[in-house]
Amino acid sequence: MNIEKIMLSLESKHKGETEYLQAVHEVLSTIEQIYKEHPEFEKAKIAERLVEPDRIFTFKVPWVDDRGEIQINLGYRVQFNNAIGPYKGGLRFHSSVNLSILKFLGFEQIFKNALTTLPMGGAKGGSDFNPKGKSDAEVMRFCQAFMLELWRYIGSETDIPAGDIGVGGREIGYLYGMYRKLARVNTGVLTGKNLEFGGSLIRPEATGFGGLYFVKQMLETAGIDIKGKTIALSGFGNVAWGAASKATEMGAKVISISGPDGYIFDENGITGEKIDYLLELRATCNDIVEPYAEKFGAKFIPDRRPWELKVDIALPCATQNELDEEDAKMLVKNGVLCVGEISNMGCTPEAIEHFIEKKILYGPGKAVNAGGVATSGLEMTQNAMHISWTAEEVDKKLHQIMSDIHAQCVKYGREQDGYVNYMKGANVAGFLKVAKAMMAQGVI
Ligand code: 2IT
Repeated sequence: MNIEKIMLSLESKHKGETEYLQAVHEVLSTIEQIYKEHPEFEKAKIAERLVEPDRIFTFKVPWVDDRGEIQINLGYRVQFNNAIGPYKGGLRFHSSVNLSILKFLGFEQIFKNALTTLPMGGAKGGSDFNPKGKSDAEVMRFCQAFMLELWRYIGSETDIPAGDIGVGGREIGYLYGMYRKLARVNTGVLTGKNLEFGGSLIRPEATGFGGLYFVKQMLETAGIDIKGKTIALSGFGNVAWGAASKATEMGAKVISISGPDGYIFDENGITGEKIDYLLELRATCNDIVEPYAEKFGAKFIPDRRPWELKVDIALPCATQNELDEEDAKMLVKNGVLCVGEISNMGCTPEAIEHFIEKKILYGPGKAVNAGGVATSGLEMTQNAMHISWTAEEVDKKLHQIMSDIHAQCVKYGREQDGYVNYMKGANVAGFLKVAKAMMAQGVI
């Protein structure tokens, strides 16, 4: 495989799509060896075929705000690859959303979904709609207008969207209501639904729970107990909430959360009602964490990120490239033991390189945060069977899936000196499954 040639060709076709190119480069540079071992991949141009999405839908989303003014946003769905199962992946509503971001997320989703052991292909979608400061009625009208276009491209056996940044239970409810009305079916086309209409127990917590199950296993392979360890978390949404709950339950101490306005340092630990308060913060739609400091007497550090704290474990839970080389160096200098990306592509390539060079336990998002989409897969199964599993049943399955992902990473990522390169392990394991499926199905 000639990575340089593939990258040059991609760069010329998709100029300036930096996140997308970054995600592709990371995967290609870690599968070189396995590619050499399978000459049939080269002949079938698996890499060249895999890096381009199957198709992209772009549409206009006009809607009317509370003042009666017309707003126009852009909507997208990127159907990346469905070799192993129907397209599956979240919707992101955020002002930063563009095709580069959705293509990177869709590409990551292919391998993440393959790792879950469930039959799901990769997709992503969303809009540059900014939920910050919007009323409930505005969010509803936007979601309805968005679905008015999206519904033709999705289906419970073809493409199953879910939430991501800016899309939680409320948004999924409005989107689902409109889909149901337009398609006249009620077969669970979205995941992350409320329990009353086909949602799964544990889905809201799943990304954070799964992330902690994975991190605990990473630490265990190195003979380290998570109990008593300090954790820096970024973000304050659904994912950070689930991660903080499970980390606390495991006996670790979470000392930070963060938002676009800065970070909170709570040296007493973010526990109990303080964790639940994160949900309240999100519901205000103001996208700030400062009120936490006032409410609980913690420190608020404006315009900075929590990676400058001295902690044992760092868990990015916010967004892509939120932890850079400088942050990585600071964490390593302060003795960090483990970094687990619960956000998608939370670390920059330079930061990852530094962690791996220093033999720090580093878990990539497509493995660490796969518990979210895995539980979406379990929601799809329950919908298809017309049953609901108990929280214990779902949690047990989630735990098993995270263990299986961890085992795959170790199998393909263990180096001669015993260090596990989880990035390589996750990429190789995910890639192999998809590549073999593509090989078996011919050139399509
Ligand atoms: O990044 C992700 O895996 C998600 N936002 C969840 C996707 C899903 O289909 O549940």
